[in-house]
Amino acid sequence: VDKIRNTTIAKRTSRAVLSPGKAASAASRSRPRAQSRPRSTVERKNPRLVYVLAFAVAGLFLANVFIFVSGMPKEALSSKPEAGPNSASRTLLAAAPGFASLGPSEQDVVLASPAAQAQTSPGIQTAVYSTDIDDLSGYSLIVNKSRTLSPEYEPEDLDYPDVPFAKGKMKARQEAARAFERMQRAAASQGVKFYFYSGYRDYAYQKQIWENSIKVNGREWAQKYIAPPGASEHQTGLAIDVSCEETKQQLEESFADTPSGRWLSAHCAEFGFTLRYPKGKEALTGYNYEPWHFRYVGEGLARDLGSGAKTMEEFFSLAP
Ligand code: DAL
Ligand code: ZN
Repeated sequence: VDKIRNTTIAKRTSRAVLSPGKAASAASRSRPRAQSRPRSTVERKNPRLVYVLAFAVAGLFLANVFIFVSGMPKEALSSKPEAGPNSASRTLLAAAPGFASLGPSEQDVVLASPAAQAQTSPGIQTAVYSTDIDDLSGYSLIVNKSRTLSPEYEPEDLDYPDVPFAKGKMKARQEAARAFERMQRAAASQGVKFYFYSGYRDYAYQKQIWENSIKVNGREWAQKYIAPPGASEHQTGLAIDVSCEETKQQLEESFADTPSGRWLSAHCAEFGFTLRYPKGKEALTGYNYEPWHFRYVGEGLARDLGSGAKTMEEFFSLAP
C-alpha cells in the first residue's frame, strides 16, 4: 500500500516538475499576442531586462523543485513497475483473516486456484489457505468415514457464537463462530433469519446420537444421516447445522427451499462456509444430502469449492 501511495506521490511530483516547462512554452506561444498589448515602462526602456528577470525567476523555481525532489525518500522516486498481483497478495495476506493462525510452511500455502484468480482484478486480494487435510488445527481438515478422529480429540479454541440458537447454546471453533456471526448478521440485515442448531459435539455425544439413531430409525437410516463416533465433522468444531422457522426448527431436506436455505447456499462461501453434503455426491461424502450442514473451511477454499459444487473429497482427490 505504501508503494502504491508513493507512486501516486511520484506521479504528482512529476506533474509538478513538468508544469513550469509547460508554462514557459505557453508563454513563448503567447509572445506574438503579447506584443499587441500596451508595453510597460520597463519593457519600453529595457526589453532585455524583462528576459533576464524571467529566466532568473524560472531558474529559482526549478532549483527549488530539484531540492524538494531530491529530499524525498528513494522509493517515492522509483519508476519501477508496481509489484504484481501475486506479491501484492502476499503482502496483504498476512492480515487476511485466518492466515496468521494457520502458520503453515511456505509450500503448504497456495493462492486460490488460477480460475478464481482470473476472476479477481489485479491487485485485489485472493485468499490463501493451507492444503493440509490432516492438520487438526487448520481449516482444510477432512474428517469422514475413512478419516476419523480419536475419541480424545477436542479443539482448543472452542467458543460460543453470539447468535440465536435453535435449542441450547453450542460451541464452534473461534474462527468459525466469528464467521457464523458475520453471516447471520448479514442475512438478518436482508430480512433472512436462521438459527444455530448444532455445532461442536465431542466423541461421547456423537456416540450417543449414533446409538440412539440406530435404535429409533434403524442402522440403514443412521448410516446415511449420522456419522459414527469419530467420523463426524461436528467433532472438529468446524461444522454447523442451521435451522429455521419454516421447517419448525427441524433438520430436513425442505430447508433447501426456504429463504434461509436459499440465502445460505448462495452466500455461505463469502463467509468461508461450504455446503458439505451436497445432493448427488452421497457416494463421495458418505452421507445423504444435508442442506443444513455447513462446514467452515475459510474463504479461499470455500470459494474454490463453489459453496458445495465440489466436495472436499473431490477437490483434494480423495478416493471415496
Ligand atoms: N450428520 C452428520 C453426517 C454428522 O452426524 O456428523
Ligand atoms: Zn451436521
